[in-house]
Amino acid sequence: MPLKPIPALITRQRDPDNLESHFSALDGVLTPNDSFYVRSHFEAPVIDPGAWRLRIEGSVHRIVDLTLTDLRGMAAQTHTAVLECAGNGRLFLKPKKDGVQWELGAVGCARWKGVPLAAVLDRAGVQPGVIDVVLEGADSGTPEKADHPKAKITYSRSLPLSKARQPEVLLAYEMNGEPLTRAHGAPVRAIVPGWYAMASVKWLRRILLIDHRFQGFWQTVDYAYWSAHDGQPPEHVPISDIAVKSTIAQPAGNDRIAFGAPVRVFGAAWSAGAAITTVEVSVDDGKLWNAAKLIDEAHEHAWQRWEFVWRPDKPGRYTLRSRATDAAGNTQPAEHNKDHGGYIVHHTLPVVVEVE
Ligand SMILES: Nc1nc2c(c(=O)[nH]1)N[C@H]1C(S)=C(S)[C@@H](COP(=O)(O)O)O[C@H]1N2
Ligand SMILES: [Mo]
Repeated sequence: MPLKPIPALITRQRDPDNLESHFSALDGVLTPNDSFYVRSHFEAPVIDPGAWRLRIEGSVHRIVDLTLTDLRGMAAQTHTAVLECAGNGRLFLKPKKDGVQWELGAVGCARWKGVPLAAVLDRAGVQPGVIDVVLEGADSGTPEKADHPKAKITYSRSLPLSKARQPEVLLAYEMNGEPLTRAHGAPVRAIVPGWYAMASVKWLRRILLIDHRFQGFWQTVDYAYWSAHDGQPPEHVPISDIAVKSTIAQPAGNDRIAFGAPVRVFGAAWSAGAAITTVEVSVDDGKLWNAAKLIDEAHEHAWQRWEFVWRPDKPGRYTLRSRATDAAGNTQPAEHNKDHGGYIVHHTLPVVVEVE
């Protein structure tokens, strides 16, 4: 049963549904649920919340099966966090890279309520020697990539035990104060703030603790890249931390702007947990940079909105770019890192406008 069309979103693919937010609609810090991007590899399962069970097994002291009522009865936490698809911005890559051609809007920021994964791990009791915590979704199928297992596979991704224990990692059942919708992983999904969103497994049904690094499809064939080490053989590593990024929401690409009045350049900036310290805007394709003003203070894993008032001195065609720097000293590069293939597109992206 496909999802009903969601008019607020740009359809990149139907069945499975891959729907992009209009980044130009950025307004408040929180992205409304009905305009939050959707990225699914297989058809979204329909799960009866009453019949839903989450099993925690593997290297545990006791196997635990939780109902939704059990989970809702545990101490809840709420975190605001950005979810960004690791392929967000792929449309800008030249030459073109395979995969969904996301432009700016495979990203959003929401308030997630749920139970810390650490609390659920404690219920089961983690045995010594556990390395990875595998999060498994209820959706399954045959991946699109050429090299895939013969049988149908589920969507599964792992976290190292130390990351799984971070207090901000949630098993979430609410998004912006409402129960999760089917598209976003109902009844329960993982939220892994600071990591690209492929780690935030939707439609959770099983958590498996293992004593080795998980080598599943979604972190080896897909969502991984060859790291470049000085003097060492390259290693194929799973994508994890979000790279510092800022994006211009207003004006939008191809906008026509009346000459004379000041132009508000407005957008958002985010990074893997570190606060954004500066955002700069260039109106000459990256030659000169002007300081933008941060609107929001740094807060958990939320993004920070920013603005810059631009007074064009003459009509013409302008290429705008924004560049963020975080408290850890990371700055957006001018070019895409080719080692990252079609992922981690965080260089300063162009927005071309006409002032007339
Ligand atoms: N079970 C499951 N979880 C999943 C996926 C999926 O296909 N199946 N897609 C992942 C990817 S690649 C992204 S970007 C986010 C998207 O979350 P959203 O659809 O709520 O925006 O979910 C992640 N969790
Ligand atoms: Mo993604």
